[in-house]
Amino acid sequence: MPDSRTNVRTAAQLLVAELVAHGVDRVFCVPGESYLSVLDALYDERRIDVVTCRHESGAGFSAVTDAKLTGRPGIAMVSRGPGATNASIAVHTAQQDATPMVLFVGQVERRDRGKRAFQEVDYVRTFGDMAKYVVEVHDPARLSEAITHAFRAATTATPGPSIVVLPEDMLLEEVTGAVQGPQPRLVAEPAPQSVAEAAALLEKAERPILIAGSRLGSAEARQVLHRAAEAAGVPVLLSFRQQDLFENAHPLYAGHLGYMLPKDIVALYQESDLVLAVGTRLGDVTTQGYVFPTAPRPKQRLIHVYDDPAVLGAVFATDLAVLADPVAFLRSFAERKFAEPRRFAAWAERLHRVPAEMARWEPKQASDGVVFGAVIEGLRKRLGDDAVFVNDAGNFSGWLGRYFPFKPSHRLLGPVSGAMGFGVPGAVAAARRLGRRVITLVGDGGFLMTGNELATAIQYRLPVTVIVANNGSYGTIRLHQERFFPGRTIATELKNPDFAKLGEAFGAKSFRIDRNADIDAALDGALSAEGASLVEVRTSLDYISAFTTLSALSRKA
Ligand SMILES: Cc1ncc(C[n+]2csc(CCOP(=O)(O)OP(=O)(O)O)c2C)c(N)n1
Repeated sequence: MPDSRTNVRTAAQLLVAELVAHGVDRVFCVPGESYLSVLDALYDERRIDVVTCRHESGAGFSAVTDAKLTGRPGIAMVSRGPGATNASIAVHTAQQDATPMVLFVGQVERRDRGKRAFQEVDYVRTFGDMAKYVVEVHDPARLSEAITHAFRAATTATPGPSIVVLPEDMLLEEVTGAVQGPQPRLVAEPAPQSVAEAAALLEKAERPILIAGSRLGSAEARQVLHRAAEAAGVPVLLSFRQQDLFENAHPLYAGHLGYMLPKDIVALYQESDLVLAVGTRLGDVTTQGYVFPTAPRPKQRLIHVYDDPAVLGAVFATDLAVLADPVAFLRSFAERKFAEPRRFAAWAERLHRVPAEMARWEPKQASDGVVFGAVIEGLRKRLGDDAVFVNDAGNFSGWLGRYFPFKPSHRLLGPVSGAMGFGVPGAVAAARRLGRRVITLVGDGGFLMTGNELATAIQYRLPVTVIVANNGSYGTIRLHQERFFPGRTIATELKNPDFAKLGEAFGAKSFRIDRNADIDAALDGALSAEGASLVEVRTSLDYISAFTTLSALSRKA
């Protein structure tokens, strides 16, 4: 404990005091000898919940998910060298997902730096391309400054990861300084002129589209998006993996810019004459490989609203770049009086047919297992308007995206980075934060990457339901193989353990769906289980995605 009379404490104790001052209430970690003193300082700090994970990628993914839910930086603590490199997948995800995260990493003693000492890594070089800010603290008197800067970098402009590196011996030194705490969060209000210009461009348009991105994830932002869309009568497309931002049944819903949309759908979107992109960086997947809008010069007029000068105008020639907080922009935009918001109704109706037709579920039978859409249909019937999903990455997730009618009261959390292994640790974090059931969909491939965090769910008694779509394959890659190298399957076949038995071994109430008739009982059992539960679904490999089958592909070939 710090000495309360003299304010003398170790740097490790100061670090924990700074975390409290920055509003941190939870850290995800795998312990390591390099930061023992920080763990010891956490022993006395009851305001911070320490969640012990089974792999640093799990701790990192949990921190990223926590941040997606709170809007504050997710915190992970990992050991030097192997711990840090294990966590790197989450650092990359935080960067790709524009999610604030602060990763604390142990380091060798200062006198050994540069000697390739045991587990030494130069993190500035290693994480330089992925993180927004990497700092190695050698002078404990500057620790507070480094932490404040790390939080500021993680939350300013495009949110992302910061790394604070902590040499073991530095953490043990005594310091006397007071806690510095956070800087005020910067919110760039839009200039009234920009909002007026955006509205004027919209008034001139015939076929506008609003593309809403991940920065509109908060509950307030979803309401503001709804208000703005209705006020202007503008159809809404959602950026990659953000299907829960806008009511999918709303007549202004135009669809989700998911992975590689069919050409005719992209062609329809290309008929637009104005794109109003708000809170999205207009990344590779969302823009269908920089095709909609087309880089560098879009066909349509482009208004881009984002609060990072590094994003605006960097890839796309932009007619109106609005350097502003996306939510603040939409708030002002929604308050404007638009002359004829019904003017775009016929255009909106054409667009809305895309997701509406796509989402129409017709039961399908396969001879080699369950068509995963039937399980999604089972979930749709059972889950309420407040369901929380955490997706792993893989083709199985396409069934949820296609057939589940999302509302803004739902949560769909998944890695925009496409990182496999996100699902189970993400669900752990979401259940810990929300205190209620969280459903995670994972493939057999992804589950064996980080499914070990099911042990964390059990340890912390978290109501996580893991649904493993087991098609005995790295299905997504198999699909690409069939498209580009037909009939030459290599490296994608998987021989799996019995996942239901594995779930039981972890202590999760487990079920198996071999055929459609098993769906009701398995889902009822899993969703009403006391704590963690697992459902293994033996899925059809032929129905390899929600959009095509292997047999259709081989006919084409
Ligand atoms: C960490 C990581 N490794 C590799 C990949 C490349 N990859 C994308 S999807 C996929 C296969 C996913 O298989 P599975 O989890 O079984 O789901 P499925 O596609 O079969 O539904 C792979 C290997 C990735 N995205 N992330």
